[in-house]
Amino acid sequence: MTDLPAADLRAALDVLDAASTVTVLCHVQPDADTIGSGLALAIALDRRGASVQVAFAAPSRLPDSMVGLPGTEFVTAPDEVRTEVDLVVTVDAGSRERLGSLGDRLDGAVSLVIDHHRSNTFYGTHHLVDASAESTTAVVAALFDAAGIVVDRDLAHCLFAGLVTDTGSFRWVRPGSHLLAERLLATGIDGAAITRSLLDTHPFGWLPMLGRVLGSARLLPDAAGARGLVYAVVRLDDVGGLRSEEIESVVDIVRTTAEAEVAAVFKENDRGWSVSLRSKSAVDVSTTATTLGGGGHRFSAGYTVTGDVDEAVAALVAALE
Ligand SMILES: [Mn+2]
Repeated sequence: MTDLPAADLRAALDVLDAASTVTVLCHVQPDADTIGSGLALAIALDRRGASVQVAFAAPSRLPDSMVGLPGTEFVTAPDEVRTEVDLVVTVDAGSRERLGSLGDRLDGAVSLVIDHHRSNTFYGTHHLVDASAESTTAVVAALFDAAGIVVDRDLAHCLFAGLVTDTGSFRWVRPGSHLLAERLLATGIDGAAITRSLLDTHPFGWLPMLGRVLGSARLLPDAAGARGLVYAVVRLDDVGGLRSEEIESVVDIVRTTAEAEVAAVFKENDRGWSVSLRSKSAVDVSTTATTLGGGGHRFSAGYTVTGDVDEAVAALVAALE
């Protein structure tokens, strides 16, 4: 079920076994895959006596939809993350930049990078990267299997959170994905409730926000080699009081546009724009995002950009040619 080289798995188990203090770093603007991976690792390491902290540089709080996950007691504020530990593990972060201000914890540290991003830059001292894995939690599941760790209900809850979100509720799967889901569900977790809280729950204010943002959508049929680009812009004014869960949901609606192979959502923040890219089959948006300073997967990627949004759109159109 995994394409991980046996030598990488063995080396990962060795560094994990040797560590009694561990920092697990999740990526900034964390999603359920990075948090689910981090908490599952923390629970497993804590059970075998290690002292573990889990952290992400921003924002300051765990997203609402993830507070019900087991292991949140290991989440530590960024300024309280220890500077000297036996091992730093990063989960679901394709590059050091994705760790934000906590990237400096890698300096001089023994580190294990656990990930599934095609664009991973191999920035640690040890790597467990499977670009064909559905989620980083699927890589963590393979690691647990190799270590002989029994996946119980709490671990399954964390691993399922990453699997169901990164597969888009099992839309983007491969042989083995449903077997992993079956193993996790067989522990007794409530898959429907976990999915509902992570993907299908928004405050009422989400609906008028969608009305404004989707009303701004534009279709450029000639872009992306005439395969079509559709994009929408989410301005700070549009999202007052709404959570990252609402903002991140927009691209899942925009990408359904039949006339466009590529979908983009430009999300305004204090520093500029964070851009989500999606493609259907013909375009590798991981390459596009990497060209623009970001990264990701073949069909799902992102980057950040400053300045005027019209210029950002023009730069994306150019990168897609
Ligand atoms: Mn992921």
